[in-house]
Amino acid sequence: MLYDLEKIRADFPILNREIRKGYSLAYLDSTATAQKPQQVINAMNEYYQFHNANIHRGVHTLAEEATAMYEDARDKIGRFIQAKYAREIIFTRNTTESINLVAKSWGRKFLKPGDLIILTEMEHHSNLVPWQMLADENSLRLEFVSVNEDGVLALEVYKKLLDLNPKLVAFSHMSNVLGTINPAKEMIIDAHKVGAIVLVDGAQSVPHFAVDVQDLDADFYAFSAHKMVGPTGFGVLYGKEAILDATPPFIGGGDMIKKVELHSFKPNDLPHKFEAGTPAIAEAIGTAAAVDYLQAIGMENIARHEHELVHYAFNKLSSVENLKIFGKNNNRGGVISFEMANVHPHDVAQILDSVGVAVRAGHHCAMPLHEKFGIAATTRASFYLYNTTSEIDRLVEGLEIVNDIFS
Ligand code: C6P
Repeated sequence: MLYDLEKIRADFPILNREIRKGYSLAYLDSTATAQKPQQVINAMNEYYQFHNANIHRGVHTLAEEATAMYEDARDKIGRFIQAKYAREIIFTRNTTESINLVAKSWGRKFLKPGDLIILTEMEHHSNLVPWQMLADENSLRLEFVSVNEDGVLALEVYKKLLDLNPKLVAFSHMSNVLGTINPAKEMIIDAHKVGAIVLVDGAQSVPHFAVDVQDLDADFYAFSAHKMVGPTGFGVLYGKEAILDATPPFIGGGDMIKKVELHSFKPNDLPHKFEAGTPAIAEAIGTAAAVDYLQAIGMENIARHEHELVHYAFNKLSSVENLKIFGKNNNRGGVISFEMANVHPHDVAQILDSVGVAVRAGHHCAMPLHEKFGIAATTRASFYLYNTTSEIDRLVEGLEIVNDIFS
């Protein structure tokens, strides 16, 4: 046992819910959003109860306390992903906003008509649509690294696309549908050889394994707090200092300026240049508590636990009739998407819900990937630090019920 699973589970009040009469909750949807431990909930409550004030503005005690807590959160989150400087950590609302910030601010300034962006077929809509919007606006070209039958990127295609001298490469570190962990470090080395800037979508990686942005040498790295046992409405954009310095502000307003005149403004220094308006202060503090929580368990232990769960789930699911898994590669995180022959994924999810098992059904915001596999939707089970093998047994029992109903 890597850690005391029962003790961990006791930290998450929601896991004790009887979700359906006679059925406790088996939460297998952490890829959508993770559950929150009491420690995170307490940190946010405590902030509101004892320290609530606006930041970077007041000189009174509460304002100073709130500012210190907010900036301590930045330090902690920066260290968590091994950023060189805290000022390279920009607080946003989520991964989606982080990527949009890069597209709208960096992209508008540095990408010129005819420039090429390389993406992959396994991207979440958050790492597709902002680039499509920018491509429409600035007449850019988009090319895509294909995904093979095993759910792995075709790296030979990637290398060929790099020969076309892209200005930007953007890809997810881990797929939210296939669970595939992409070889980010190698991909970044190759992209840098042709002078491209690289953005990594870390929505599914940062919560699940140790990420070192300096070792990866990523230029931009985006992630969301809510998938790493932290609050919703809070995300991070990491960017290398020199690149962020050269990037114009995203949203205009208070706090992002040094000086304002009637016809002009001078932007603030990093990171405040990108944080206009009153930010999500309690959420920053909650995210710092989430980082403390994950680090106390150890990211290596969490990754190994999920690896064991996914291995167990693969074995168990192989005995379920009429079930096909998408993406059967080994270098993967705790996500399994599958289809049941002739049963709509929403029916599968509803039957599972009737026995307390929460999974997601649909296209998981990755329509092009589903289209590639010739399907409209899948059912997805995903695992996190608090999941158990007996919850996977319950998933399998639920799927047997699906088979009984539809056979
Ligand atoms: N995927 C899922 O159920 P936001 O919504 O901004 O926090 O994260 C967007 C996002 C970006 N990239 C990847 C790889 C993701 O998985 C997600 C979110 C959730 O798969 C909600 S759609």
